[in-house]
Amino acid sequence: MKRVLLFNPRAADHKPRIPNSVLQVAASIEGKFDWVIVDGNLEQDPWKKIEDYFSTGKFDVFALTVMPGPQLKQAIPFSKHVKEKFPDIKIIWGGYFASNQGKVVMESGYVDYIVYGPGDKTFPELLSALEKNSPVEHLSNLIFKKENQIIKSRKDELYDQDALPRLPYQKLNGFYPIKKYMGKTFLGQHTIAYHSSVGCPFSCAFCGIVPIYEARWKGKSAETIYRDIKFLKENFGGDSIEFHDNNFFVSEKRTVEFSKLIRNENMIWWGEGRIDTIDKYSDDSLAIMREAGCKMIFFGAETGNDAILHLMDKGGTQTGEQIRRFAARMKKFDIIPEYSFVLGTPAATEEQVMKQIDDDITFIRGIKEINPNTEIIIYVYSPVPTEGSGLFNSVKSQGFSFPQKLEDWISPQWENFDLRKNPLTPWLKPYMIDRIKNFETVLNGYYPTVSDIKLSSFKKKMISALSAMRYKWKVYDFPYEIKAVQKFWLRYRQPEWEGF
Ligand code: B12
Ligand code: SF4
Repeated sequence: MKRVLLFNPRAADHKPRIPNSVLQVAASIEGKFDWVIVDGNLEQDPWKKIEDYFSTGKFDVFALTVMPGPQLKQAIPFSKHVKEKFPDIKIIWGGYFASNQGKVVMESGYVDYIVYGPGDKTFPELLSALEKNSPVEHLSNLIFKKENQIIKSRKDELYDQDALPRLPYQKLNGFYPIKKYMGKTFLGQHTIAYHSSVGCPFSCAFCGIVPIYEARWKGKSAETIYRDIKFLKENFGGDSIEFHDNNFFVSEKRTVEFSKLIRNENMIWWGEGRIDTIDKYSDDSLAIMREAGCKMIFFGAETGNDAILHLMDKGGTQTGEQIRRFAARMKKFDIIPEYSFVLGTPAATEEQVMKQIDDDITFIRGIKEINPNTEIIIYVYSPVPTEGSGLFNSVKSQGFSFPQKLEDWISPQWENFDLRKNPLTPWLKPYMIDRIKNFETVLNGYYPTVSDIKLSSFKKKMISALSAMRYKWKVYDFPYEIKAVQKFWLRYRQPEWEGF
């Protein structure tokens, strides 16, 4: 085996984060196979870099991580060019898009293998098989072609996370200085992106995690997380942490143990959790988390409507009443709840769709009254590209369909999920999307987000004053003056564009 080129296609225009997906894949082959990393987030012209590497003739694998959205804009054309120009190079895709859309990826004809789900065991095994030219049928977590048939092999149990090799941070630092990945956020000057668990024990109908992990979750121990964070703090100056887990707070015991270990390190941290899980935490646990630096937690509140919550099949026990109560509880412990809502869910009639949007707006206003510090993120309902999820069949029957060809995923229609110009969800009319977007503008104007580090407190006060009358009198239409200030003066940060 020659060398492996690991590629992280561009996902972020600014604030590049430690590329944990390719780094963990690199860890799985470290010491066994030689590898290099090209990070699309930090390269002006990543194709040139890739072409230069491949032109040396010293490589025989191109391995990419691919999540839905902008990463496809490099993953698709680059894979195609590599196949055309360097036909001997094997192309391997992994990550959430590749795992959930295996059929369309394999039918493209230019991807040789997909490692679906965790790649820690399959990737090195696949490379060994390719090296020896031996069969791959017996490998788990693999999608491949045999006699023109697409075969999906069996799924492994989740691996013991503490037994996985440590991430090769020092080696990454040789390709790209790690400091570049630890930019300033509202949490601190040098924020670490860390991933401490895989999967999620729940099975929400709309979620892309579910078909892969099937309601399983496994985490690193508190000691392992602490060891890694301390390493990044001492060697690269990290002072704060974004936990990138789908659900960091599954185990109260682990959260408390980690809090006890980290509390003297002066680190501020953030993670994603569930309201009904953390609502079961004791007051003592919440107090120690805050003391240990837990400043904000992201929650999928989704809606205040219990019937829709039920339809979303979120599992657990979340209700509208609980969402409200919990906002008050978080206030008591000075932890900012970051609630995300999904507006514009399908309903039987146009009137019902609109009524639900207005009900959710009223609900969100109520949350802000209970705890004004609550951060609100609003998404327009857009089906998550997950074949096989519970909601997939329901939206399909409403006339929605996913692209049938891999290239179509980067067509202008799909590129930005541009619902306003090109409604992909037939039940959502442009005036409904206007209502959602205009309310969001007025809300964000009246309550500027704490996570925008570019916004001075003077500017926050100015924009809040500008939006006050509209918010008070619920006049949301045509909020051009707020938009103008946000766009040209404050360059307002829209949290949903870059995921966090
Ligand atoms: C960090 C992150 C981002 C970063 C980008 C990171 C980067 N690469 O530069 C940012 C914030 C930009 C981002 C954006 C988006 N993201 Co994102 N993101 C994540 C997050 C939180 C962590 C990814 C990560 O580092 N995981 C850690 C690694 C170790 O795990 P892993 O990726 O699963 O990798 C393992 C396996 O998948 C596999 N594997 C992965 N890649 C490869 C490659 C090869 C070759 C092999 C062999 C194996 C392999 O092996 C790895 C080790 O076991 C995940 C959620 C999550 N917890 O994973 C969401 C997630 C991947 N994102 C998601 C989405 C939808 C998006 C967006 C498209 C939409 C949005 N609003 O969030 C946007 C796109 C917008 C944009 N501008 O790009 C979804 C995908 C869901 C789906 N249906 O497929 C996820 C799962 C979040 C979620 N819960 O919904 N994201
Ligand atoms: S709780 Fe979050 S990560 Fe878990 S299945 Fe539901 S949406 Fe997905």
